[in-house]
Amino acid sequence: MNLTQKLISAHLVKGEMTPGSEIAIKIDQTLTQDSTGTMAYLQFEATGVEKVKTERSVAYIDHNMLQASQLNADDHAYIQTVALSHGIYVSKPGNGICHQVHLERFGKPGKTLLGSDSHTPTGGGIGMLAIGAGGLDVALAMGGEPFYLIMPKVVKIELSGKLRNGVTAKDIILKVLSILGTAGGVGKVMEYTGPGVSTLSVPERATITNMGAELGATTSVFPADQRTEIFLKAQGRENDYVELKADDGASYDEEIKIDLGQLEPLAACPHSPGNVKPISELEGIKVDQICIGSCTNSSYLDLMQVAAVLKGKTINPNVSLTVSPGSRQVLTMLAENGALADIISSGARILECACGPCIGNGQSPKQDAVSLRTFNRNFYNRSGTPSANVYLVSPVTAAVSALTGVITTPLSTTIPEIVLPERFLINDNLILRPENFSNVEIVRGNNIKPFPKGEKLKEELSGKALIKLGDDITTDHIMPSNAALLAYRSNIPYLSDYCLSNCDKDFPKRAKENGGGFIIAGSNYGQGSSREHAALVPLYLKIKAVIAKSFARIHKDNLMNNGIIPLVFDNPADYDKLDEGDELLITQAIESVKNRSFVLLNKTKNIKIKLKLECGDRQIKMLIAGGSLNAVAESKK
Ligand code: MIC
Ligand code: SF4
Repeated sequence: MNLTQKLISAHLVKGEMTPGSEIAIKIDQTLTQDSTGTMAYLQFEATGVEKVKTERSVAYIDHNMLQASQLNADDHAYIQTVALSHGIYVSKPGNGICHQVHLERFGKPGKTLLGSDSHTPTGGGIGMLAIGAGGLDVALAMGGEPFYLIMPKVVKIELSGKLRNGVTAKDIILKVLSILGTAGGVGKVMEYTGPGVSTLSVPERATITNMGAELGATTSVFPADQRTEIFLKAQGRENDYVELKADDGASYDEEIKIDLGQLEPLAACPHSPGNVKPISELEGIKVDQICIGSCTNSSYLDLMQVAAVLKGKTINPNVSLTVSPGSRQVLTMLAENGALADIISSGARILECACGPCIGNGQSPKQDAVSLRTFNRNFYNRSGTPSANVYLVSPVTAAVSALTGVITTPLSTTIPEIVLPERFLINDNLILRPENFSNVEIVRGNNIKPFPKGEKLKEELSGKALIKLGDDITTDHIMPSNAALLAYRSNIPYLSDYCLSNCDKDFPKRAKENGGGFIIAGSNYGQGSSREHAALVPLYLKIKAVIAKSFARIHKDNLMNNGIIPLVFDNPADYDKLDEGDELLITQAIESVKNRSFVLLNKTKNIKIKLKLECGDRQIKMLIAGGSLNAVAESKK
């Protein structure tokens, strides 16, 4: 078996491990963060489970940190109290970004981790089977339900050779993105093997598994080997180490070979992580802003390299440089060893240990700006400045470019090799353990509004095609996130006025005036984030079905979990037969769901279009019941 198959088979509770068929796996650990967490905990409360049934569940507060009004703090208080009262650990604001902290303090090789954030696969850097999902799936997993997924194909990514000076782990994942594109990983797990693996430390591996989310992959995984043991030992967690690797001669569904020695520094150009070009082709482009941080590239290793480049120098006068360390562990260690002073002295602005600009929470650049970011996503308007051009690069490319003020290759700068410390600085005093708290009262601020619930499927679905979208619509299009909107992640009615506003500002009004209807889209609809809001808001707007050429995994599951039918054209060319404003009708919807086959009548054009539903038996029940909470409740009757 390959490693992915081993991890799955050790957790398999239902189904057969044939790629494409539905399986269910036991979940050992969960994580939530605050921007998806309030909804996930409201849903968890609705299940009536008193104490989590996982080995470890952690609630992180790391996204919505601006606190421009009371709203974020209200959400933080709700999360802290609801979590502690249900046996869930809490990582307080300031402790760091969920994926970085989870890797440092909780992740264990061989365990499964389900997180309400699409970058949960970061845990694959230490040999976890770590998967991102919507809040409802995570809520159910906390209650002991298994997680259902489609048995993935496994892609072997064989690494050989060693990275050259100036080329980093970020360039490896950018290379994979350039080969596969942003939908190339759908239905697949990326499993890294080969002699190049042992040349990479855990933080480097975690950069790769983290940004594997941009491939649309189910997850990415590295073996757990001596490098993993060294990392866990340095975190005081050597007992959590187990060796894990694929069997010799294990078979894979696909194979990609990468010679690390041949790689060069790369960048993902606007507005997609898949739009990858060599830095050598971009050199000289004037840069206005540089942001170093995010769960992809804010480890001790990354920031020590940045500090080494910046030491004793001053950034270009036309550049604004921000640095947000991934965790308090990283920040404290940089403070203690003097590297932080090198970064500050160069002119960098130090932000708190949080997602910050990565989710558009502050630091929106100026009009038409070029912004280099070490993050994982450069979707249109994610920075909060619609006209900005965001390039995704490695921390060393970012640091050398901060000095010159133009995109600059790091190949001509000597970057010192950073050795990981034998012992990281361990201070868990911002992690609250539920066993130390009793009789916690759950605090619910005014901003916490109930979430919309799906209704039983009706026989007839009718309404207008409310909008017709192109390919690669991201969850940032469907439910934008920015400093103004993030405070309302617990308030679906408020957010509903911004649904798809990045594509058409009038969409919410139109949906409300028409009492709901249908969304029409091209391929890879819903790529990006796990935010369930991108399904909850359409549910609130009474969207009955999304008809697309294809869907991204997490968003498709979120739609079905909330009773919205994700339909795919039998013949993709039929996309051309639908226009905004067309009156659409589906009759015998329940039968059609059961048969996974639909006939859509376009009443305006008097044409019939065949559609299919690609899902498992469980999801059929779920769609008929009007969502997974209803389905689980029915199954318990
Ligand atoms: C993101 O990177 O887009 C986020 C913000 O972390 C999301 C979660 C969210 O929308 O709250 C994700 O990746 O799942
Ligand atoms: Fe936070 Fe950005 Fe990572 Fe999402 S991708 S978890 S917003 S740092």
